[in-house]
Amino acid sequence: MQELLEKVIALAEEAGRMMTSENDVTIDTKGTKDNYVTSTDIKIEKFLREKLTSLIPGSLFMGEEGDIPEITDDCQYWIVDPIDGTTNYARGIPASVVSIALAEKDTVVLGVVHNPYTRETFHATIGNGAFLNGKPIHVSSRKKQNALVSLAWSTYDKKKAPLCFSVSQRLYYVCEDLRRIGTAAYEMCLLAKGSSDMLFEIRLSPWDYAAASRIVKEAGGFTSSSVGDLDLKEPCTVIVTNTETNMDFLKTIVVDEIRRYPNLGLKY
Ligand code: LIP
Repeated sequence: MQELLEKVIALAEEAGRMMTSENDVTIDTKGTKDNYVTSTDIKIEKFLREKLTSLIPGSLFMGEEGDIPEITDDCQYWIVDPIDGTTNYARGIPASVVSIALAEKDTVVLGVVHNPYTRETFHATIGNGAFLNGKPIHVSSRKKQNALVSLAWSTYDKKKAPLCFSVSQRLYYVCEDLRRIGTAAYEMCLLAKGSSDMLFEIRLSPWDYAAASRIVKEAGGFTSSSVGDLDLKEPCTVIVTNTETNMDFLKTIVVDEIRRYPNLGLKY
């Protein structure tokens, strides 16, 4: 696994160089008007699909910009976001990362998140701890009163925004402050290194959180959806915290707000 990890880190950093060196970037939208995809997303995903599947012959590839493969219990599969923080990238805001996870059944066994702007590479393999640029990292022990919370307000489906604002307001009057950076993978890694303490998003896709979820868990943190573990095959609500006490606190608020908006049909 160490040899494979080193190769994946090298590929993530090469993809990061592709991200920051592109000059002639075209920008399109997919689904809703605010959901961007750039020519660089496509280029990096094609590069990573080819390189990663050749590292493990027969492995499947699940990327944000491509078709979703049929995942079976006996296969290994890559879960990749070529650019997490695409809106930031499209607008020239230097806050985007490359996110690469390797999964077996319902478990992420390897996660790498690389930020080319800060030259930070986060990595973790199951049972072996979490690292930033090769140095061990660990979540904070801050209580909710001192917590910095990363969150978002359902950019691509604003019917869910009132629920997200309700959660935000309840957190704002208890915690230290809120942050919205626009890249869940990086914000989860900031939590893993102890910079922030909680994260909530009402709907993210597996490529947004798969790699960072392993990094958070190996750093001593906790991850959950609104109904259980994070789903590696379907989008879900994402709740991430530094401590179990804060997970109980945040999940209680999220589930309570989901109950208050039954018309959204969200699971809990
Ligand atoms: C983004 C997430 C971010 C979320 C955005 C978007 P993308 O992923 O990382 O946290 O709030 O709406 O989904 O689309 O840039 O890969």
